[in-house]
This record gives sequence, C-alpha cells and structure tokens, in this order.
Amino acid sequence: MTDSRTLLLLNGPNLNLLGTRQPEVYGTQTLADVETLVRETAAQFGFDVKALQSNHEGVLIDAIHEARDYAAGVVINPGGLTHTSVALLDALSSVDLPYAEIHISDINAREPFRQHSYLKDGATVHVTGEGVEGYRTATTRLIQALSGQADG
Ligand code: CA2
Repeated sequence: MTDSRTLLLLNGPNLNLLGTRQPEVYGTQTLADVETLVRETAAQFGFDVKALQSNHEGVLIDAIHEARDYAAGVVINPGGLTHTSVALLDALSSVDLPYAEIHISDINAREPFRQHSYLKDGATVHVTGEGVEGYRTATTRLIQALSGQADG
C-alpha cells in the first residue's frame, strides 16, 4: 500500500447538474452531496479527498497527471466520457493509480451506446446502478483494495 492517504474524486461532464434535472435517472442529490458522501466515507478509513468536477476532458486529464504526485487512488465518474474517451483511459493507465469507476445509473440497462466503458477493464472497482450511494460503495471498495483487505 502506498503511504498516501489521499483520494482524488473526479466527476466529469454535466455532473455539476446533479440534483437539478433528470431526478428519475440521477436522483435528487447534488454534486455537493456526492462530495460530502465521499469525504465522509474516506474519513472513516483515515483518508482525505481532493474533489474536482469538470466539463472539460483536458482538465480531468491534467488532474489525473497531477494526482500521481500525491494520491493513493482515484474515484471517477467520467460522465459521458466513459463511452468515448481513450484519452482518459490513457491518462489513468499512465499514472498507474488504482481507480474506482462509478456510475449513478445502470449503464448496462440504458441505451446501447452507454453499455461500453473504455475505463472498465483497467478499473480496480466498477460500480454501476446504485444511485449516489454507489459513490460510498466505490470509495469503500477502493480503500479496501488499497489496504489489501479485498480484491475490489
Ligand atoms: O450514470 C452515470 O453516472 C453516468 O456516468 C452519467 C453520465 C452519462 O453520460 C453516463 O452514461 C452515465 C451523464 C451525467 C449527466 O448528469 C446529469 C445529471 C443531472 C441532470 C443532467 C445531467
């Protein structure tokens, strides 16, 4: 296990709108609620969280590169970039940090174009369809994997 006890929480495009639209798909909790949930979950294990949401792929990639210097792992909901971005996969692979991919909705039960994730094969943890609670699952399972308590 790395000495670092910091996780990077990344939320991708449009997730700043959480809780404001499409509650039937994404629920009523906001991005601030998500960040609080992840911070509280991580804190139970003695981990800090640096949180960032961006609508810009390059900003997310830069944050992943920077995380190499301070983070133990990444919790990421890539939003729509899940289904399009080899560049995001390359960034995560290049920093060699374990990551938990989380989706609020069940991407496997939605349109065919949402059913493929470029990030899934490299992910230590993959959570989909648990709503915002999935962030708690993803964070816990990532920390357990980092601690060697579970295989994620
Ligand atoms: O289910 C998820 O978490 C997704 O990653 C959310 C993405 C979608 O493109 C993925 O297929 C699945 C979209 C995020 C958009 O979030 C909004 C939230 C509230 C209102 C409008 C958009």
